[in-house]
Amino acid sequence: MHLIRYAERVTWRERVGVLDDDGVLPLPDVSGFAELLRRPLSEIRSLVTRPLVSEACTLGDVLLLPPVDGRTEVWAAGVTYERSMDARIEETTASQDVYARVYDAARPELFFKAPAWRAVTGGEPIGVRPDAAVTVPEPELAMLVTTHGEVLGYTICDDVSSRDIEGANPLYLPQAKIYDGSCAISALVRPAWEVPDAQALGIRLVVRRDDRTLMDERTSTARMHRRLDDLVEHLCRALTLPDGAVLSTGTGIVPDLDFTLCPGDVAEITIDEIGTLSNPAAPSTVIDWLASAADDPSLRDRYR
Ligand code: DO4
Ligand code: MG
Repeated sequence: MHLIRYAERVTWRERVGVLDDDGVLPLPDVSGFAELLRRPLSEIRSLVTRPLVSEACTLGDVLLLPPVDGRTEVWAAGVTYERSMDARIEETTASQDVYARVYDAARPELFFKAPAWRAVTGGEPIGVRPDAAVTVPEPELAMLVTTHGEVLGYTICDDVSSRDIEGANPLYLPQAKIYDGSCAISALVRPAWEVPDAQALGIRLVVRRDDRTLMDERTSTARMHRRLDDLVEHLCRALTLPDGAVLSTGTGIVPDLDFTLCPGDVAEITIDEIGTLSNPAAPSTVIDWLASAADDPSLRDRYR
């Protein structure tokens, strides 16, 4: 079973529901994920057990939306896998030691990734900055964290990044990480109580160009150098999250330095127990509709 946020196709009313073998079933009295994330986990669990069966519909009747809205913030952790540390040391022309030091430090690297309205979901374009020479998808397990610091569920985040911009100087990190189309989040959220061990999930990244497979790599969250609960604890230490947060947990797959994502490529991320997130790449300059789509979800149909 997955938790989803969606818009009904005829009325474009936004709802939150569950997706299971019976189709799409809305939850009573919840119109957005922000509203859900304000509740304690025990309350959400009991809500999920009594969806409105009388209002069930099929996936074809709805438009799936990113599982973030309102004041929900998207944050991400960095250098949580050895592969990520090695890749940063290789790409940087400025200061290699910051990456080795943060990999072993008690305090993790956490950075702001996106406000809710800037996130795209499956089928929507991810962006390639016009001033970046090396753009990569970063396949990451992401947690939905409630206002109370509890993990509601798991999803997939593509932390799309401009490697050469970050490599030139770590102070350029926000420009390498935050731009139009740089944050894709799967619409499917697997409730935490259905995932017995989130630190043992296989992750696969496939990138296709036309009919060629450019890369096909796998890792596992078992290779993560941090505990998920420790990442959540650090995020919540000095930060109120009025509508909760998505916390992406870092990448364990980084392409070789001669690889760059180009408009038209498709990046597909699969995580065991969660699902698949697939996005075509496009110039970031054409992904200028996200703010309007936050007010009118029907617009999103045009860009899929
Ligand atoms: O240190 C830069 C960010 C690294 C990152 O995004 C990752 O490891 O996933
Ligand atoms: Mg990342």
